[in-house]
Amino acid sequence: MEVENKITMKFKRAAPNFLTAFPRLIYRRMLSDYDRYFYERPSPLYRRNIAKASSLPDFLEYATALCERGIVVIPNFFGQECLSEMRMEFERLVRTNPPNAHAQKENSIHISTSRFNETAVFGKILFEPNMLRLVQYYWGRPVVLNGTGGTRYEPAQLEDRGSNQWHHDGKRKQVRVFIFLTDVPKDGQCTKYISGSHKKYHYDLVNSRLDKDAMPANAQTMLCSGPAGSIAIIDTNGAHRANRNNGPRRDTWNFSFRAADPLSAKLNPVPTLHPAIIQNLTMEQRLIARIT
Ligand SMILES: O=C(O)CCC(=O)C(=O)O
Repeated sequence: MEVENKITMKFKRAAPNFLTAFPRLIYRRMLSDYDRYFYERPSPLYRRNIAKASSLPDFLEYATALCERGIVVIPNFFGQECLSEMRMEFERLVRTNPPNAHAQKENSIHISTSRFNETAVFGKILFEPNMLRLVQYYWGRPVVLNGTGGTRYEPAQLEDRGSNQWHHDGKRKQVRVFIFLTDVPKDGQCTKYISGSHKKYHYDLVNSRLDKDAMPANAQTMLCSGPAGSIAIIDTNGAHRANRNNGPRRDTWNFSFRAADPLSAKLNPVPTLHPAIIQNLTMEQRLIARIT
């Protein structure tokens, strides 16, 4: 009798959780499906208009490759003058970056989103028209800035963990542009990406670290490599990883974009632009920077 009571008590305690867990699961699934089938669905008309507006040679070739593979590299996207300006600014940001014991241990420096408001140079780069057009074409609708920052990787042979192992970013469809401020050789510290994997992860956003043995054997691994001034654009919902080794120092600046108003995976806090840049923005640029 006592045993029976204990079982009944246990069930009573467990029942409310059980009864609410299922509807919660269904609700979350509905939000994810909304994002998957509506929020993330590109508009062909929007894409056509964006393609018309771009002045980048071979725009459609790059844009189509990005849509199909989730990754594209555009060599020498930025010219020497712009590259020099970005490199000087990057050095200044590195020099003035607060110490970070964890990053130091990995022989790297991370310039966080919170320092974006200090840099008019990278604030201006955000609105580089052809870079934005590629991102907008991929999304197939207007995009907003979701994050930004810089990374310096000094040579370091690290074990596979964190960003340095196969993962997706758990943010659903999100495009990140990496601007190479140094040359990134193929066998250097370049990001690796599994071609086509951006169409795979829709629901389980929490378990974003991926088992390398679960990668399809025939998966094509693409490399984000190229000379300084190149850009690599990836959908961070695809399987990717940093590649730390004894290759040369790698400096990159990145911008991440999503569309406004997702339901299942919220946007990051708004990155704040440098005041000098905010003054002269068009309405479209204000929307991208999420300034209301
Ligand atoms: O820096 C890299 O090469 C990749 C970074 C990355 O995987 C990430 O931030 O999610």
